[in-house]
Formats: sequence, structure tokens, C-alpha cells
Amino acid sequence: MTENNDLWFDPSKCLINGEWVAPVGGEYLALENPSTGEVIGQIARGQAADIDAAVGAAQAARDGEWGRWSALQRGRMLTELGRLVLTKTEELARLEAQDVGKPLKQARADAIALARYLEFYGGAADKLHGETIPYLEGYTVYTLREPHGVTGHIVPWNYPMQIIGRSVGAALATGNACVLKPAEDACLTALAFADLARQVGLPAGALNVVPGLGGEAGAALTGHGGVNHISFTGSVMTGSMVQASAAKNVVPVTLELGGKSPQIVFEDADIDAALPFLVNAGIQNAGQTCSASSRILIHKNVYDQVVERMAARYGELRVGPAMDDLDVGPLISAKQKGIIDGFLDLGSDLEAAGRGVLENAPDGGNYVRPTLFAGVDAHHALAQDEIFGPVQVAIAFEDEAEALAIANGTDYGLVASVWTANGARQMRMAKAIRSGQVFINNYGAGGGVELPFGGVGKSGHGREKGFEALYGFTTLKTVAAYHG
Ligand code: TXE
Repeated sequence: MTENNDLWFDPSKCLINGEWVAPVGGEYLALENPSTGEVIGQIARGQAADIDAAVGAAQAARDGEWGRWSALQRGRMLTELGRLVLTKTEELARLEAQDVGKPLKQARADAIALARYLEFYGGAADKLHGETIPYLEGYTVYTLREPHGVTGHIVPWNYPMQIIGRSVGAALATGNACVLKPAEDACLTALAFADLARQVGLPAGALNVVPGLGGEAGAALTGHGGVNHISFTGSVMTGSMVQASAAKNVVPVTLELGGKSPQIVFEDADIDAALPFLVNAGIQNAGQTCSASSRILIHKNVYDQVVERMAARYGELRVGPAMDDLDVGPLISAKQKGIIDGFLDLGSDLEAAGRGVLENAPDGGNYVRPTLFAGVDAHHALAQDEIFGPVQVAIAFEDEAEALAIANGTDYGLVASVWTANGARQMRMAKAIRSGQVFINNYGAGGGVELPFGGVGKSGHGREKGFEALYGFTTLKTVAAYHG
């Protein structure tokens, strides 16, 4: 089906209770290669009945063998899975490149990050523990960290491997049984991963995968009464629906909903050091990154210099098919291309300070030219909305107070960075910026397996990555024993 002829799993099936099964309704969705627009295969169009079977399998795993595994056993299994993923880096990267349109070296980095998540959570599994609490005379009180039970994972198409690593990895480490609904536009590495987990001996039902449409399989999962926790990464609109659906069953949700993340360049910044971060954080994965830095705030005294140098870099960016491994690949779908083209039209009367070069870009592919808009008003839609394409805006500011007001002046708050040599300013800004992460003199788009990650405002709530995720995937029980 794909250029990769040695697939070790059937991409048109669901994995339920350790078996590859056809979707109950017998319907399928076409899988397109975003670099060419060609249909390269088909995936299951899972429905409520498939989700129901997957949730049932997860419940049985939780109450069966998987539920009896020790933390040490779970950790060892995840560590071994991480090693297996590393040996499959090239195959996984090629699958992702064809499915998502991600240039090969970026897809390789995702596979390596997936392995790193598994290594991290494998090592952490037996280090998570409760506490003893001093209490009244005659009592011993302690807390237990216990899995929620069945966790639902709704994953988008932009970083399937990394998002599966951070959510499914942490959920399995803490003993949950998972039902994963990958995005309809990008399922292959999710299915591949689940089969690798089977190969290293993950008990049947501990990880089930049901591909399908968001409004069908996705909605069935978030509304299922047998699910005890939902982890969602995607758009604000869908995230809000997911939360409402989970609320009907009073189920906790973790929402990671993207952002409009700023990098703030003060006049004393080391501009040579900042420059690669300024551009790369905007164009990585063609800008389809939740933590993409789409706003560059620049002090007026260095504004012209920074914009000119960023524009020069934009002029060199090469855009083309994922397999050509250039700087920027296609967007995921014609729908996303339509959205980005709409944003580019919104800026038609603005100065486009730089544009990338299309190289060998097939007509059917979803390509846009990476674009830097200069002199953008902080209230313009281009400076307020999450664009999710290779588009950045440069905004000038007068002083620290104005920089802060602009940085905090959107509905989002996921990531920010401050470029300045002034230590006191670094500390002031890091405290005052409303954001889940703040970087000082660097920018960590997409990285940081160990670093708690998540948003404020419309960027969502709950934290993933690092040790913090393990708290999110567990519930705390307090035991108070009276012994006199
Ligand atoms: O997102 P959706 P889309 C943002 C980005 C992008 C926009 C639209 O701005 O332009 O969202 O992308 C599943 N119940 N992000 O339409 O709809 C769906 O099947 C349950 C930012 O792809 O949020 C997929 O698996 N699930 C983001 C997942 O939700 C539902 C990454 C994401 O799809 C559902 C992606 C429903 N009713 C997009 N409807 C980030 N934070 O990185 C859809 N889904």
C-alpha cells in the first residue's frame, strides 16, 4: 500500500483485545499522502460498536492480568518497547513522512522522541508513590496513587508519535488500560506502535486502537460511560465539546489545545543565538505544532535588523515532498491548506518580509509558501488566531510593559520565550507571562520529554510530559487506619 512494503501490521484494521479486527460496520476511510494527494491505502472507519468493544477489552485488562502487573513489570515492558521503537526508527519515520507529510529528519526525531518517552515513563513507573501523613494520635494515614482505570486518548495528526508517547506512555506506566483514537488523517504510526507493544508482551486489551472520524469514533469514546479519564489534544472547538461530553459522565479530562506562542526579543538579546530559534519554532512541521512560535515581538531598536535577518532565512527555506527531506513539507490536508491560504489572503495588504521556495512540489500536494508578515498590529487576526501553518508575524514594541501586554494579549497561553541578557528582566518576565512554559534565551518547540507541558486559558488545562503526567493519570486514595 505505501512506499514502505514491509508493513508488519494491517493498517485497515482496529486492534482490540490484542487482535487485529475489521471494523464492525465494514466501512473504511481513504488515506492520502499529503505530499502528492495520492490515495495510499485505507483505514478503518470505527464506530460506536468498535469503541464499545475496545472499552470492554480495556476494562477486562484492567480487571485481569494487566491490572495485576507490578510497577516494575510495567516499567520494564515500556523500557523494552522504547528499545524496539528505536530499532524501528527508520520504518516509523517513513510511515510518518508518507502519512503526515513530515520531512524525514523531523519524522525520525519524532520516532526517537517516542522511544525517549517510553524510556522515561518506563524508568518512572516504580518511582511514583504516595505519602504518609501525620495525623491524630492512634492513626496511621497514607495515600495510594492508583490508575483511573480505562483512559481514552484522542490524538491529532500533527505529532502522532510524540503525543502517543506522552499520553499512552504515562497512562500505561501508571497501570491504566488505554483506548486510543488516532486522527483520521494520520493513523499509521499509532497502529504500528500498538503492534510493537503487542510484540513486547503488553497483555491483550491494555492498549486498543480504533481509527475513525472524530464525530463518530471520537465522540463515542468521549461519551462512553466505561471510560474513566480522557486525554485530548486538538482544536479549541473540539476540546470544548470533548469536555462537555466527558462532563456528562463526570470524567476528568486533560486538554492540550494549541496556542499563539510569542518569542520576545529585547534590544540586549544575543540575536545570533536567537535567530535559528525564531524561525525554526515557526516552521517546524510546516507550522503545524501546538507549541509553534507564531508571534515574534521585537524591540523597536533592533526590529529592522531582526526582521531583515529572519526574512533572509525565509528566502532560503525549501518546501517540497516529505521524502525529499527539505526544510518544510506539505500541510496535512487540502482542508488545512484552505485554512492557511485564507490567513495568507488576510495579510495581502501587509508587508510579506520573506517567502520560501517551492521545490519539486507536486500539484496534488498541500503546499504553501512559508511567510513572515512584518509590521503587524497586535490585534490583527494574524496576530491573534492560531494559524497552524508556516506563517509568523513580527510585531514591534517600545518597552517591557508593552512587550508583556502584547505577549499576554491573546486567548492562549502555551509557550513563550524571552531573549535578553538582563537577569532581572528574565525573572520579571518569566513570572508575569501567562503561559504553561517560559523559556529564557532558548525556545523548546516540541521538545522536553521531562518538562511538564500544558496551557492556560484556551490552550487548555492539565499537564502532560515529565513526572507531572503521572499524577494526572492517577487518582489519589487516602487510607486512615485507627489502631489505638
Ligand atoms: O482538529 P480537531 P482538526 C488546531 C489547529 C488546526 C485546527 C483544526 O489550529 O488548524 O485545530 O484541526 C478528533 N469528539 N489543532 O480539525 O477536530 C479528531 O478525529 C471526539 C491544534 O484536525 O480538534 C482528531 O483525532 N474527538 C492541535 C482530534 O480530535 C473528535 C492539533 C483533533 O481534531 C471530535 C490539531 C469529537 N466530536 C489541531 N471531533 C494541537 N493542540 O497541537 C474531532 N475529534
